[in-house]
Amino acid sequence: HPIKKDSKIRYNHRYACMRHSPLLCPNQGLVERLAILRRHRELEGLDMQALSYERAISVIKAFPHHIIADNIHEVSDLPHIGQKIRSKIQEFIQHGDISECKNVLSETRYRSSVDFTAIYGVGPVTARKLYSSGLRTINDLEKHYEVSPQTNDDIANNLSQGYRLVSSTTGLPQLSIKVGLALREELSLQIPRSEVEEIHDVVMNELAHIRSGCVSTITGGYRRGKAESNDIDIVVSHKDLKCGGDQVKGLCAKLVKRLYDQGLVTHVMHMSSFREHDTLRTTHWDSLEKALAVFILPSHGKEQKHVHRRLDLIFAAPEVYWTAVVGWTGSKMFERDLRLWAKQEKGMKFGSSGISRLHDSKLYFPKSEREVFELLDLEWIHPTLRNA
Ligand code: DCP
Ligand code: MG
Repeated sequence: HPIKKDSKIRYNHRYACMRHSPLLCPNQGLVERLAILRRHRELEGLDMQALSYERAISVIKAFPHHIIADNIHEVSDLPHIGQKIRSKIQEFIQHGDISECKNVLSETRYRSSVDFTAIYGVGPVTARKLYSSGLRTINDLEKHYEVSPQTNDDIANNLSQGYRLVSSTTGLPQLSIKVGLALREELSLQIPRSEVEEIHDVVMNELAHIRSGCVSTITGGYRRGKAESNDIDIVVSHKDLKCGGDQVKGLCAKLVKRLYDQGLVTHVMHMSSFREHDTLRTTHWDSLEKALAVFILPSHGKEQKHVHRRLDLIFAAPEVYWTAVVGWTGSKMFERDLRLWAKQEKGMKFGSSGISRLHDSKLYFPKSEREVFELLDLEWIHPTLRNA
């Protein structure tokens, strides 16, 4: 994807949505080391520091040359590279490693937190709570959760949703910490592209039994070209542009129920409904339904044994379909800067469920992905170059 002559896209742009970010960059080793420090800050709850690292990493991902002593001054001039991170980069160039990484990797607290947050449903805050209550290993967690789920007051109170196996709102089994623990090995396995496609086909085939004329795009890391994904993200809508969302409304719950009845969906982590937060609004703002679920393809004998996979289904009214596709293609940093760019540079609000103008809340309904970029006065960036 060569950059056009008159293009404003450049690797040292302040916004990730104005840079080309390939899946792999010439400084992958450095990126991976810095990612350990970012993760450490995140797990410690140092969110601003974690964000600084994330921004720096993202800028390095777009830098097209191998960083060596001769061009380090160029790196120092890049946006979002402050004094602290510059010295880490310098250390990496001189010694091929960053000493703090070694220290962090040997910390029990870091290692436990990494293990705990690998369980679906456990974020940094929960991981810290588990750690402060004396738990250190997955084995500790397994014992803890199996032994006395009802009686251990502190954790049971703090993490009460972790024990609720059936959701009161959906009536379907919810993914709890306990389930996350039980499925952790399967859910930690990466999903090859072929299986992502197979799951998408199965899901859309089931959806066709409920409603004809639906359209869909597999988004997330798959769309950015990743060979393997952690989950499957599918944005669904309807081809009837004039239906005002009527063809889509309520579909999410219906589909999840059907998939559950077929044994294809085994757990539902979260299900949100149409205009959940603003029922009084008549606009299409926030008109997304979504389900975060666990899916498994039927196994045929021993030779074709499938495992549980994380599946995110997002339903958008036709007017906001392409907005949702852009919003769910990622990467997270690309999305973050899309929102920031829209707000700070263009006086617009960008979100997966809608684009509006800040001063008068006028809504925009782009009819293609390219139109989303045009509306935000951005140059087109191919999904495989959005790995910021
Ligand atoms: N996203 C979002 N808001 C959310 C969740 C996700 O805008 N609440 C966007 C940014 C992500 C994309 O959707 O890039 C998909 O999220 P994932 O967590 O599935 O991440 P990826 O698909 O990029 O990678 P992978 O699933 O392989 O880990
Ligand atoms: Mg994903």
